[in-house]
Amino acid sequence: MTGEMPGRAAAAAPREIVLALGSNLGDRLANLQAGIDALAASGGIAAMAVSGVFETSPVGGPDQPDYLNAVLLATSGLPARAVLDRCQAAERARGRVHTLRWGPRTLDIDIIAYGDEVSDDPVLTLPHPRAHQRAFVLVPWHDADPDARLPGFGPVAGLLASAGEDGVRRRSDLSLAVGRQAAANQGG
Ligand code: A4P
Ligand code: MG
Repeated sequence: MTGEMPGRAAAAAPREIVLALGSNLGDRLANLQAGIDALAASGGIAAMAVSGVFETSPVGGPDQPDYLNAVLLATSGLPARAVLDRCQAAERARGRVHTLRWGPRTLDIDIIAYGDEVSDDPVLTLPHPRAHQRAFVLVPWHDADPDARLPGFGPVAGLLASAGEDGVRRRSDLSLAVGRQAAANQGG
């Protein structure tokens, strides 16, 4: 007889997730790489590709240093809230201190999209409510996946054309890695 075994939940099909990483305090490149490594090591999140590294002028908040931003493409069968928990654990491991909104931080990891899921829950809003208008998210995302689409908004390329690329500059001298050979990068 076939059929589901009683009492065992079917494993969720892995979904494509898009994570935005930002840092503007301390060793910014090392913070971003540590975030990628921590997510991969946490189990249940498979890092697939990472964008180039972009130096970006701060948007909103107080006077603060420039950011390094990047986007990580991954797959996960975990519930979205479990992915958020892991993002926040990775931020804490990098000494993130929550002060004021949009203030400087060693590491910020936001969930930009989680499959096609849409939610207005303030604890986890999907897609990220400001991603569609932010060049510091759209430029690296488009770099990692030129065909990307933001659920509910359409192609990232079109959003990027509207948002413009002001304040975002590629750092060709810096790179991030997915996988174990991550360690060799150049400070930043
Ligand atoms: N939260 C809700 N939805 C999400 C989501 N999709 N992903 C909640 C992650 N978190 C989400 O976040 C505050 C709360 O948002 C969390 O408790 C979570 O439950 P936070 O990381 O503690 O604080 P935050 O990042 O300052 O808040 P916020 O409003 O998410 O900030 P933004 O809008 O992401 O802006 N300029 C440049 N150049 N580069 C940057 O990376 N980042 C920001 C942060 C501002 N300016 C920037 C950059
Ligand atoms: Mg955040």
